[in-house]
Amino acid sequence: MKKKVVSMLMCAALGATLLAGCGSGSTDAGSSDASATTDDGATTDDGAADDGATTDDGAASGDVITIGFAQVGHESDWRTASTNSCQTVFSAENGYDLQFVDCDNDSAVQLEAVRGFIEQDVDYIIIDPIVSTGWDTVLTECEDAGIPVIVIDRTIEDSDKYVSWVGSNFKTEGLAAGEWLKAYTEAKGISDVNVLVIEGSTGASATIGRTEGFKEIADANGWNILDSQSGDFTEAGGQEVMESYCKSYEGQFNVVVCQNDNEAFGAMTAMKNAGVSYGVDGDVILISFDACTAGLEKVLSGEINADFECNPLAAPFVEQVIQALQNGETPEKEVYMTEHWFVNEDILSSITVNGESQDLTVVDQTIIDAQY
Ligand code: GYE
Repeated sequence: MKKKVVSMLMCAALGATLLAGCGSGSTDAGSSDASATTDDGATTDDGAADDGATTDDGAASGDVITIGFAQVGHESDWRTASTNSCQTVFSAENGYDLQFVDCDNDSAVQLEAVRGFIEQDVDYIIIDPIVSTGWDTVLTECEDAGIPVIVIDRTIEDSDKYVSWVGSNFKTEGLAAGEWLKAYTEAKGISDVNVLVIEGSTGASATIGRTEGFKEIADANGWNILDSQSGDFTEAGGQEVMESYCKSYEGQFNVVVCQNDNEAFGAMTAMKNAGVSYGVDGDVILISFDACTAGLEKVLSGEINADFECNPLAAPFVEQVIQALQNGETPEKEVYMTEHWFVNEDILSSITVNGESQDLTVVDQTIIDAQY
């Protein structure tokens, strides 16, 4: 009974969002929408989602809501914050039974985890997709089983069979890093820009978006991207790639872009060992993404010049999506997290990204203490 109701609600939700023409990435990162629900007439107009049906549902009667969460892995500080956010919000005290699977960055394991959740007949499935493709078959299986899927963080590009996505605009993050570097090098009178990029995991939408966004600005300004290799979003990966860069490009680079903080920590170790100075007092400008606590500490110390936040605290917004479905409402198809751009030096107050002026925040201890 419950499953049938959820299935009908999901169909109504999908119908409404498809009718609304959602599903393709918009580029207004930063315009977070804290209220994940809209009162879309399509749901209430749908005969299937009649009022009687929703009162049979678990939440309304105080039943535990079962959620399966197929998490990417445990590769970074960001990931730990994301996992903590979900485990805190979807706790037993809050009325949830969270089945958590750490997929250890293995796509096959992630597909298996989702199929396991279908077998367990959970009420909702949350997926943080390791890679952005290869999803349509398993999402069709979720749909056939009547289990709504909520995607968080990274995006799915080859299927629209999920109710909502909550996450960040990675291309905008990459654009912001590029715009900051343009303004910063101009302010410092640096005209020759030679960049080494340490990418995140191959095939992850976070990697694809950050790479594309930064490259767009690099190309527009004639910067030289010497190399761009994956460090798999890990500290060990960042160190390994940077060690090889230090040998291959000795004396040729003055900017290193790491696509997350942990890679930046590894790159710092490699540069230190190779006798390359970096950060605000060094020869190499170091840019990072995520801006978790440990990353911001390195911005405050001046070792990282600028850190572009990616907000991992999606779970409260996911809960709003679930509550909307429980109430027979149509959740928004896309919910963007609010993010900030952090710097060490107080020499630029804002940058223009996508034609919009965005503030730069100079890191201090208060900001670090409030960060995840
Ligand atoms: O930047 C990185 C993590 O998908 C946005 O994954 C996320 C990325 C994040 O491993 O630290």
